[in-house]
Amino acid sequence: MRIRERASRAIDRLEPPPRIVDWSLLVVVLAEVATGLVSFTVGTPDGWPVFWLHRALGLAIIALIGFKLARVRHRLLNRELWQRSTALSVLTLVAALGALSTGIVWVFGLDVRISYWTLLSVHVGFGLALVPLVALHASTRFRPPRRVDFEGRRTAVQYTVLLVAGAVTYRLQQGVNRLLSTPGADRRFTGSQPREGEGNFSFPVTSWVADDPDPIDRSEYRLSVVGLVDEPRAFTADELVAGDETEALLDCTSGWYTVQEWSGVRVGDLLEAAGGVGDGGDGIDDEPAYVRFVSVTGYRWSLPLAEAEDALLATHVADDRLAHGHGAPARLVAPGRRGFQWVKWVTRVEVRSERDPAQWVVTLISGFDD
Ligand SMILES: Nc1nc2c(c(=O)[nH]1)N[C@H]1C(S)=C(S)[C@@H](COP(=O)(O)O)O[C@H]1N2
Ligand SMILES: [Mo]
Repeated sequence: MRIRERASRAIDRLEPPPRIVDWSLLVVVLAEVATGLVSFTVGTPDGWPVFWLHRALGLAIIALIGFKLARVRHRLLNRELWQRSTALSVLTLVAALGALSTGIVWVFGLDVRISYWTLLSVHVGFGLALVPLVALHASTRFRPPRRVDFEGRRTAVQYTVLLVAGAVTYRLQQGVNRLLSTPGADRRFTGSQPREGEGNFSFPVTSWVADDPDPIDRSEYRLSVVGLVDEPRAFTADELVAGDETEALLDCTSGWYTVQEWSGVRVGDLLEAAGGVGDGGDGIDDEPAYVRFVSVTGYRWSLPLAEAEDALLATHVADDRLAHGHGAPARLVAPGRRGFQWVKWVTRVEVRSERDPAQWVVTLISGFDD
């Protein structure tokens, strides 16, 4: 048998039933969005499976789209078969190919900037656009899956093969990166690329979405340390003496990371200077459990108490005063957390008993009100 025939037979054997292909595309795209979003919260290497799942599923999508296109090709290419929903289908395909191609190019380490956006941010944009597109697309062509489609071990095997093939392909790609020393070889397990050098000008000034306050006047700056501490008080910029130093890695979800020497005040010491954690003096039995860091813009994040105590409120990077863009006079340095949690321009540190679920929304909308 000729190689081509064999290959096409093998592919036929791998192809799940059409309806299953359609439904899996929906499910896998949603799983990609979910793993992509979850990956944004992972900053320590033990979270690697989220990234691997995202990559393997992404590669499986290529196969699924291939099966699907082979089936519907004639409907796309023949004008007479176009329907109202065809435009939506094409748009969905474009977004999917956009997400896939930007993801693939990123893995090779190319960093083409599209104005302010890194390629990884564009990838995220395509991914998010896919949610409504895929949902609408599925609803215009809704056909419930049939029982018979799920029967047989064959489909399960097909999916296992697709997923494993995806993971193996990614693994091989890593080898290619190393062999050709592409810039992609230096990426962290999160996919982020290094920014080398020390100090204020060696790494980008980045906002999560739209935060962009005016520079803070040092002489007017006050940091209030409040909440469940025994002697709530405010500190001036000069009182935040840079004493503690720590080397920490800042990994931004837009796809870069940097290792810097940060110095400032250990948050635990700051809380001590405000009388130490307590009941806040109101006599109500609130258990101190979280520390919330609030920016002058309202942007905020909170960390569990023990983690917060070991974090740093940095005033300096590589022995220079922080530049405004990096959060002067003081910014949070939270090792092991992703960049968006490293609140800049901190004006309030607040010990609380509760988590702050609203922080998710606030980080997204902060900066849009001015
Ligand atoms: N107040 C505030 N702090 C913020 C942000 C923001 O938008 N507002 N962006 C975060 C994000 S997404 C990152 S990656 C880091 C970037 O820090 P840098 O600008 O010093 O590189 O700051 C974080 N701190
Ligand atoms: Mo970021």
